Amino acid sequence: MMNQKTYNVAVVGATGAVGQHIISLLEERNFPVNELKLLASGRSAGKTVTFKGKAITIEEAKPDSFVGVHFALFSAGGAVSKELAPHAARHGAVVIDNTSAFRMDPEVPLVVPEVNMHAAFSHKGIIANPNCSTIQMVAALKPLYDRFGIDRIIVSTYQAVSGAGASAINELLTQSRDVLDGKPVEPKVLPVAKLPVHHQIAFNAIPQIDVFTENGFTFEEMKMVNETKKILEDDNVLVSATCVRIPVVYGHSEAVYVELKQDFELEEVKALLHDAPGVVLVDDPAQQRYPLATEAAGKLEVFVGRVRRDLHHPRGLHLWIVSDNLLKGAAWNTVQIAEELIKAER
Ligand code: 25A
Ligand code: L14
Repeated sequence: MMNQKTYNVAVVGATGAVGQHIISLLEERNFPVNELKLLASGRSAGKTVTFKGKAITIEEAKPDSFVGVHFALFSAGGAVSKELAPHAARHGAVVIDNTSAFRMDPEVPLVVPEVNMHAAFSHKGIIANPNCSTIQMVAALKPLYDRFGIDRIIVSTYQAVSGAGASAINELLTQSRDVLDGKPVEPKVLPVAKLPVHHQIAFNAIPQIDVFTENGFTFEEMKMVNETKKILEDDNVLVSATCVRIPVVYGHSEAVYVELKQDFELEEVKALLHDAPGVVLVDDPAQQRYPLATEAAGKLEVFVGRVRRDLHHPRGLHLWIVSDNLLKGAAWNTVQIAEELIKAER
């Protein structure tokens, strides 16, 4: 029997890069929305956004905004989530949070539906959406993990500016124009808006995403380490990451080196990737076919190519993994979790 139930949905950070994608996905996928509440900071209150042909007024997000809400989808930064997500959960909403606020909380499931949807069902009101770079990597590696086991992962990322929000997209576009026009650039947002020093992103590569931790790795890099272990439910997987911001607007790319636990045949690896849910294998060097950020942008899947054996390590494998950081990396993974929770209710 079809489930006719509809849900009240709140989007917190509705005016941001991720929030806008969430709203579009709810519409495109015909998510069973009864009432949609669009919440942002006081700056945006009063503006309107169109959803299914109807104008919805943005309201300021407050602790009592969540009365009667079934799903509260948060993407307004960690501080907002820390303050408001517990209120949403207290009012009975299921929170799906896109920030790093609760990801490593042992009480909070950290979920990529293709990898560990089972964890979501034991939530206590809050489910965390992993970091974008982690999501696309574990989605692609999961079938290899299940079949061969993984000893270690060494990853370098090439991350789009949209991960740092709407203001970073604007900074790349404005700066690129200024450089081409021979005007001086005044970086204000990247690598990290709240820090005192900023670097040019146009025609550059910045090896810093998020702030540094004491061990010399950045938080973004440590998120990939810790979140991968939590999602795979395996503390023995060794992960090292270097996260780099490049002048691309949409789509994170990753050069991933994995050492599997067991010997493998390359053809079987490719077959597993080809069959993996949410993953598309694009791997035909003869035709110069491999995943590209420009082709992944706007798509829901994770694209994998350049699949090749290491020259030296007998169980070493190299991959190139690309996905739209605002979709599978954020908005789509969030909406997908909500869809899967609803499916399981039936
Ligand atoms: O802390 P984190 O987790 O590291 O997250 C940091 C940032 O990353 C983005 C998001 O930026 C977030 O702020 N982000 C979060 N999760 C992400 C993910 N998984 C992610 N990016 C990728 N993957 P963003 O710019 O995309 O979105 C910010 C949204 O949050 C709303 N917001 C801010 N403070 C809020 C709040 N909502 C509720 N309560 C608060 N206290 C924000 O709404 C936006 O929707 P807004 O109203 O503040 O901004 C709307 C427009 O206003 C302009 N603007 C932004 N900042 C300023 C500003 N204007 C003047 N002064 C400013 N300081 C912008 O043009 C914006 O469009
Ligand atoms: O942890 O700036 O979800 O590209 C996502 C975007 C961290 C920063 C997170 C970026 C943020 C990242």
